[in-house]
Amino acid sequence: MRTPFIVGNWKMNLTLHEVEEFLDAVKGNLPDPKDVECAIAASSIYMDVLTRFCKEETNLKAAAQNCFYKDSGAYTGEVSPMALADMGVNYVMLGHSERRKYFGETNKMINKKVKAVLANNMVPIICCDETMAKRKTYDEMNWVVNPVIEALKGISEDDAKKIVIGYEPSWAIGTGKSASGAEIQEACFLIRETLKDLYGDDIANQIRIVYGGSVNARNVSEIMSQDDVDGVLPGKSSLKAKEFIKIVNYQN
Ligand code: G2H
Repeated sequence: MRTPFIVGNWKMNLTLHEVEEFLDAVKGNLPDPKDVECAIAASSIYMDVLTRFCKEETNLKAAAQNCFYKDSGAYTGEVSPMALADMGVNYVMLGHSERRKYFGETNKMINKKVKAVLANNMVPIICCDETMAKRKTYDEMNWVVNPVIEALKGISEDDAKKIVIGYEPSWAIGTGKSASGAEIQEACFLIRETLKDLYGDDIANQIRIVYGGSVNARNVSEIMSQDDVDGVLPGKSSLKAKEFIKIVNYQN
């Protein structure tokens, strides 16, 4: 059984005061982690505030939006996975389409980061981008499958079980128009088949696949009802506590 997983991706938004207000508002309003596991992916400057909050409010997990693949050293401006783990961060998003688009992240780089995150006992959320042009070609290797294969190179079966895969079509990100339930299921099914090829059915069926791209309180139930979808990654709609609370309580 895969526990549903909902991660709000704040991206580069909110002030410290707004972060504090948000956390205050969600306190006591999050589902039991046995029913739905909830996390917030905050920018690293808010990680201290977030991890302190998560230690009290155990229904919320802390996620980072990125990290470097080395634990320490002369890498000005980068975020250490070791430091994130030390602060109590549970998850690290890797290879979000905005990282690939604006910061030139490649599958090779993401693979190194996956290894660094796992080595620090955190869980990577590996995001696979997809453009409409790629989808239209129906070239499966380039569509959503290739980034998964590349990101998982050299990852053991034991580690593979823990990871989360994020399916995020670029054409649905921040547009206000989510992919349809059927489109999401089609891609997530393909991702799960790829995981089966790599690790076998038993392990592939334990790996959670989440969808991101204009998720909100109105479309979350339909998306979550798809067979191979185990969670969602709302961006814009996770910025307001009221809507985030509605999204994570989609079962009620
Ligand atoms: C996709 C998503 C967050 P939004 O990037 O992961 O953002 O919900 O704003 O499309």
